[in-house]
Amino acid sequence: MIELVVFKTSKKYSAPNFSPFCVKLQCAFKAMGIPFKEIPFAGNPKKMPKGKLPIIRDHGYEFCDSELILKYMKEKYNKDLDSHLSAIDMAHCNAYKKMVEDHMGMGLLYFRWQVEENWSNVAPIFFAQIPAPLRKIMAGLSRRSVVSTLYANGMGRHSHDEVLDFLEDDFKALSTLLGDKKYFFGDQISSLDATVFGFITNCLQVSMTPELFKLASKYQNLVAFEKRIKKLLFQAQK
Ligand SMILES: N[C@@H](CCC(=O)N[C@@H](CS)C(=O)NCC(=O)O)C(=O)O
Repeated sequence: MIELVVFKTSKKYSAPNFSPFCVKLQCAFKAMGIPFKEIPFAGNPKKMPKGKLPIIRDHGYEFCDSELILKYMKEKYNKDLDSHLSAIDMAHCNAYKKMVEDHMGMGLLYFRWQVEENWSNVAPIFFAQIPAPLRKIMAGLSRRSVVSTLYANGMGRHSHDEVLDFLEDDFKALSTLLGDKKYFFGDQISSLDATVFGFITNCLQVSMTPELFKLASKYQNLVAFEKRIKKLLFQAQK
């Protein structure tokens, strides 16, 4: 059976995983009806082939990156979450996924890792598995590395309110695209739905990033969308 390696996340956390990319694949695999065994990983993701999670293991091989894994599922198993999309829908699907992963992803990192008031809530959740004597050192080193990535990307150079404004534009765009539809392209889940679900469910964690909870909560159709997918695919799990 395919193994999906994801960050070990406490069951007390109300999103399926604190990594949006791990949630994206959990959601995509469930929606495609692919049997898989979830492997919670509590070590250093740098040990993974590309230094990140999620990865999958299949027939003795490891595959990295949520998008490459979805492509692999299509090529190897003929499982494709986007087979119902028209060419124009596919164009939107790809463009919005980049917005969510590359832009909103940086915003989420900013509010989790760079904003001082949030960091004290985030660190105990992310580093819960590290033994106490090492926890503070590991958390500090990881934080320094993420903050320098944010600076290099450019997002880290903006003020709290500027980043929040950027994210507001992204939320507005998603909310407009979703409208009153069940999923982004109608009644069937696509890879964009899995991607957005991974981010929204994490933004809705009031204990980690209260400003993102407040922002996401303004978009009631996105909140309802998050609840809908959680109920459909994750209810029995948590
Ligand atoms: N492009 C990758 C991104 C995955 C990613 O950024 N994973 C983060 C967690 S959300 C990670 O493993 N970070 C650990 C690190 O960078 O050290 C994908 O789509 O899977």
